Amino acid sequence: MKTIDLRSDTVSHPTSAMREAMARAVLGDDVYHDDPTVNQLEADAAALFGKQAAVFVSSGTQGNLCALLAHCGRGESILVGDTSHIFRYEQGGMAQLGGIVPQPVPVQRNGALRLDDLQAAISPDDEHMAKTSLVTIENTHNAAGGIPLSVEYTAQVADFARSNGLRFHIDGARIFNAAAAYAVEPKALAEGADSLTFCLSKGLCAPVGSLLVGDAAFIKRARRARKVLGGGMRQAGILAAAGLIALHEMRLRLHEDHSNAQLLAEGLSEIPGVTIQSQRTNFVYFSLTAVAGLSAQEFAKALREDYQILISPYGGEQGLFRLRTHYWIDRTAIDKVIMAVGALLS
Ligand code: TLP
Repeated sequence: MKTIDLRSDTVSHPTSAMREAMARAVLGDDVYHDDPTVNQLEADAAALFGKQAAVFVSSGTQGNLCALLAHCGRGESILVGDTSHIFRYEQGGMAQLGGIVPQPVPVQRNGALRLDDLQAAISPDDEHMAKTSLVTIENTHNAAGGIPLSVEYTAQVADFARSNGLRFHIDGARIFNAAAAYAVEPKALAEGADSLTFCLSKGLCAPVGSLLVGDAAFIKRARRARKVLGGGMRQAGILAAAGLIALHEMRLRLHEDHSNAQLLAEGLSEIPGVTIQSQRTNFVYFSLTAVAGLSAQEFAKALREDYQILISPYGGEQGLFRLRTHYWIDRTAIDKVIMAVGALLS
């Protein structure tokens, strides 16, 4: 039986086209800027987002940290969502390694930061306080349930940043899911932002890698930051070759993952004991009511052991589960999951 892994889209493996491209990739030493495949990926990424330059990094976490280190000096403060990946799940790297002070702002149920809250969180011009220098948003918003933020909202944050003399960074780990959800070009979701990180290794199936885009001077500083973080890679074209397929082909099919997530939520919603909490882009959250008679851990264990279906219990024993669709989850897998959950709860 084939494992159906819905724990995250990060579990997606490279496609056979990617593996072939990796085998054929023309390579060089990227620390010397000599790897033609990396150079191509960086140029294409910059163009896709309407920015001057890009740098290939090992992960979303490294891309975000390079951005913050390149934008901010020690003792500066940034406005960041209180449930954002940068604030909650990156070990406070900005503070640990950059002396940058996070100023958390509440993330709303729609994944956005209210402009009033942002305004109120800017430090006054006071020598007691860390100077606010940057605002960041996350699109799609992971902890809010894969919610995509619109072009209009992004433009409002860009205006806010400009009028307050702040720089603006987007954690766009899943920006192409947002672009697919709104049927817009990626560059529209980066307009007015000084920088954006996006990942190749989530729904886009590349084995490793993210890109950070911005203007040429910023990317030069970000490359320095990448080097001191140990992220100067050598024949990285072998990874960039898969990245090019992610960027040009795989991003164009993400709407299929969104439809599959919708089908999954619809099917699960008909099973007594299951309550769908939310379904946006490729994310599905559901909970089990008391009727189900199984704890969250028992339920996940039974799915794993009896059906080889992997899901993430989320929020401890409260019975909330997070599922994410991706390239390797097709319609047949969706049907199997619905059938297995129905059988376990019958
Ligand atoms: N998120 C992972 C986990 O770390 C939670 C996941 O499974 O979703 N920004 C956002 C919005 C992310 O969701 C992630 C990864 C990152 C940044 C970091 O990317 P990586 O894992 O490449 O460092």
